[in-house]
Amino acid sequence: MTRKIALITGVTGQDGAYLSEFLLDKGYEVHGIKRRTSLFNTDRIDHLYQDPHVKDRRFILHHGDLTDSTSLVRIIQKVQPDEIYNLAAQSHVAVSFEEPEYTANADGIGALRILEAIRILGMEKKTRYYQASTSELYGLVQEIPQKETTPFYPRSPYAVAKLYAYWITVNYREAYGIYACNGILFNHESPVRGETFVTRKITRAMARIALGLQDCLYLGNLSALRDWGHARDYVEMQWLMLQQERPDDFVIATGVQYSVRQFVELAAEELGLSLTWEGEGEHETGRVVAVSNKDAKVKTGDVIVRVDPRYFRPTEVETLLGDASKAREKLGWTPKTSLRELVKEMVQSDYTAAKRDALVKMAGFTAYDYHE
Ligand code: NDP
Ligand code: GDR
Repeated sequence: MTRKIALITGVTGQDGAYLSEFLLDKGYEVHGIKRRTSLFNTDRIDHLYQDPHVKDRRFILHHGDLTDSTSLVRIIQKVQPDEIYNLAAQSHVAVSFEEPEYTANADGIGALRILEAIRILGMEKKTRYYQASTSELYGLVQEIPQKETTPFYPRSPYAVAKLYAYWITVNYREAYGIYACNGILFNHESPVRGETFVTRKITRAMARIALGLQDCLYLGNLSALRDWGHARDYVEMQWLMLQQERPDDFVIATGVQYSVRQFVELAAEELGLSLTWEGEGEHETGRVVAVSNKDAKVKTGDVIVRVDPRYFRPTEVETLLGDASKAREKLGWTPKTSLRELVKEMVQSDYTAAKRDALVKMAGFTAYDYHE
């Protein structure tokens, strides 16, 4: 039997790493597109790396960029993928206000470039396409909870770019018969989540604060509500969407919502620190009321969380809560990981990393620290 070939854009990202692992386990030959960077950017997939001299390799990386059609056409022609997972994006909502044009180019037109490459190469009947769509499309929510039929109201340059990608995917499906799907995924996290997204920023900072490597965690809107799941569970759904008889669009979510403040509390609890909040909005602080972690350098009374308005967004998405009934019925989706389990896994991983940094610091080397 010939093995299936998948091409993943954004292979060096959180989802790219989990999806690569998942598809390799399924017996796929996996090709990934990574962009050129001045330092290595393959940390998340180094454990999957195969030396180019290995015979019969199943994990192969190519240099390319979503803003460069020539590279996309060349790679797709060479790889002849059965499935393309378009995960690459400038994926940070706050950064999209600072780099709106680039975000539109990579996240919006990038999707068009891949779909056009499929068409130019005459691969409409061969190659199935997955578009990484997002709950950010709902933005200023029109209905609670949000499902596939809920109207979109994007609230950032990122979400507007993703809106274009969503509709161009639908259009190429209807116009040219390409098997193309949108996964409207709600927030999903993991120990390899980018350090500037709020969950990882919290687990990383809390671990470092507990060990005395950092004093305080600065956050923006603590009241924002999100439906957080585990990336490992969500990539399986990306694959399943491409295995159906007909292409379709699906919401993937847990159906449970927490605030940023609650996420902080769960992370603190996991580290044996108990927190109370004082003040309101921009003046809010989180103070430690009890410490039960024997390693912790934090003392009762320490203020370890403060609100910094620099992290507020010009337009915010206040509340997201998904209704994944369609995926449950048609794909057999059930979320496997609770938020408490997710927080535990992330905190444990960051605590291990922080302990290593603390050792390095004790040995006289400078430990780095940043708060983005
Ligand atoms: P990450 O930010 O972790 O990964 C994004 C990937 O895209 C990285 O590999 C990055 O490369 C790559 N990339 C960025 N710009 C370009 C470009 N111009 N050309 C080629 N590659 C590029 O995102 P996630 O893994 O969390 O998310 C995957 C996708 O799913 C994204 O499209 C995101 O918008 C979307 N999404 C994510 C959700 C989530 O909660 N995680 C929810 C819904 C949708 P590098 O490593 O070099 O930076
Ligand atoms: P989001 O994720 O914008 O939902 O996009 P992020 O973790 O950045 O923000 C979630 C919420 O937390 C609030 N917040 C902060 N956010 C960050 N990053 N840093 C802070 O200090 C901070 N303080 C409070 C935010 O205002 C927001 O309300 C993610 C990305 O993965 C997208 O690519 C994806 O499409 C969506 O999830 C679904």
